[in-house]
Amino acid sequence: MYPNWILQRARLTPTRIALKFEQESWTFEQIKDISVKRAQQLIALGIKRKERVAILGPNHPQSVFMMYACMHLQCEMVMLNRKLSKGELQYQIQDSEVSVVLVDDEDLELLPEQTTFLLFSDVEKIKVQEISINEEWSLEQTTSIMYTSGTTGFPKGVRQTVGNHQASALSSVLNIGLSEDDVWLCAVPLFHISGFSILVRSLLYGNQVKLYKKFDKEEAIHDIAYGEVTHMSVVAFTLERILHGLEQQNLKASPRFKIILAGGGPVPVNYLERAKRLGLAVSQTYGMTETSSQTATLSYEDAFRKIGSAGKPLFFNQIKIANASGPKNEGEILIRGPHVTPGYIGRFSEKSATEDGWLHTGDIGYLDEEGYLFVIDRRSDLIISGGENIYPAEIENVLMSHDAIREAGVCGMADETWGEVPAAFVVLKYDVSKEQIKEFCLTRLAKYKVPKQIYFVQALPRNGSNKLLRRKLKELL
Ligand code: S0N
Ligand code: AMP
Ligand code: MG
Ligand code: MG
Ligand code: MG
Repeated sequence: MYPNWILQRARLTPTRIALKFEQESWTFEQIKDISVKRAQQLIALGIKRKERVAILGPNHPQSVFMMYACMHLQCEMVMLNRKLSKGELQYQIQDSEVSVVLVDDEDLELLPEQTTFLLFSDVEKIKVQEISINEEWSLEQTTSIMYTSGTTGFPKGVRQTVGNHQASALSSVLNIGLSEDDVWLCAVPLFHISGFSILVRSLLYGNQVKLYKKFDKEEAIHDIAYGEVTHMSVVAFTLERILHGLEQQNLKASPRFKIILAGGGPVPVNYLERAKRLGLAVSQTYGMTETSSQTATLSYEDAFRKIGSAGKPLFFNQIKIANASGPKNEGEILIRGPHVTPGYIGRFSEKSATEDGWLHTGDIGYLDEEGYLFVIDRRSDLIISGGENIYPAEIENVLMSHDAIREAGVCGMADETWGEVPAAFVVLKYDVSKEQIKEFCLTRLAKYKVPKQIYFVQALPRNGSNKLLRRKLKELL
């Protein structure tokens, strides 16, 4: 058995600052008290221990307290992405069969109609029901469930267990190191593992988290340049904003600042070179929802020497390249380790996440002669826009449900700002404008999934067995 992280941390370092948000801060003791109270309020409202519940809220301390309350009750938390459309949220709520969605008042309007919900404010008001909080957790219990889109267009709910999160946090610290005055800036969503893993690390290490409601370029530059924070997790889009700001304002990172972890998708080498000129240590990392964040990360000492690499597998992890061929021996990246998910929930619960213990990522990469990972292509047809994943099939399914559309094919299109954005090719049955098609998509898809370009074509490229050739679509761009 392993300790309840929140109780254990409050016992070990009660007076240390755990969380900072705007002008307010909370110690580990205070966070424990608030989250225990919320847990007792959830019980008073009928939530059962170990029940599966969903959470929808902004990056705000109230969301953190609600997550920790659920963790005290050993509930399985389905983390809902606030950027999704009502239809997409509906799918996840149904697929996960959650009893209730715990929703911040501010996000109520995002919920699909007829959803059973509890408002954060209702939980905060109710009289507590005194119950004892479980001191012990097991490695196998599911802490969080995050949906990640799949090739079929149906997102899969990924289980992330106590064991997965612990292994991930421990591997990370064995690579990055730790000082008691570390402050990790969290400006990535808590509903993604990029963000939630920052909270888990804080509970295990006892370091402070500075939470932003939303990524704010000026604030981030200030915090990095003036030593308010020591670590930050970014995607390529936010990294570029920070580099641009530092360059414009002729600022450098404070000597106190240690490292930026950059991942969630390809990180352009040009950004890494600009960071080097600024003396800003940026470590590229290769991680995913199925691995509760990092699998490989470039270490601090190699940050400048191995630009472009995502580093070596972290202490507990293994990487192997399947069917390697070509000059660099590139092939599919396979991952093994205690951070790998035991599997999915809902319609994919029968599908195993691993084969012979290895997670088949679908990503293409190679290990160089020193064992450093280079990721060169991502899993089949996956589009990553500003760190958000989009599978063409999700968009194609929506397009094809439009009366006027006979066939649709979607592929990624390079974009200065977002890395890649979706573009659609459609064969029409009758006339409809591109604007009408976009409007139609907007009611059904998250905004970042709505095709930025729509092309009307006579036919789509297909192979002999009528399968859509998305690679050929790219050539048409
Ligand atoms: C990049 C972000 C911050 C942009 O959002 P922002 O600036 O808040 O935009 P909004 O004000 O919401 O909207 C303004 C307009 O921009 C459009 N828009 C917003 N986001 C996107 C997007 N991603 N793509 C395309 N368009 C976007 C809005 O629609 C709006 O449009 P208009 O003006 O027309 O209305 C935000 O997108 C963001 O936070 N992205 C990052 C998400 C993320 O964290 N992804 C990582 C997921 N992967 C993982 O978690 C695994 C890897 C991992 O764990 C990791 C990753 C990074 C670093 C470390 C790790 C680790 O291993 O620890
Ligand atoms: P997700 O499960 O949404 O977090 O997405 C994970 C996917 O992002 C991986 O399977 C890769 O395709 C991609 N990815 C993550 N990190 C990197 C990286 N450093 N370089 C290239 N692609 C990455
Ligand atoms: Mg979807
Ligand atoms: Mg609020
Ligand atoms: Mg994803």
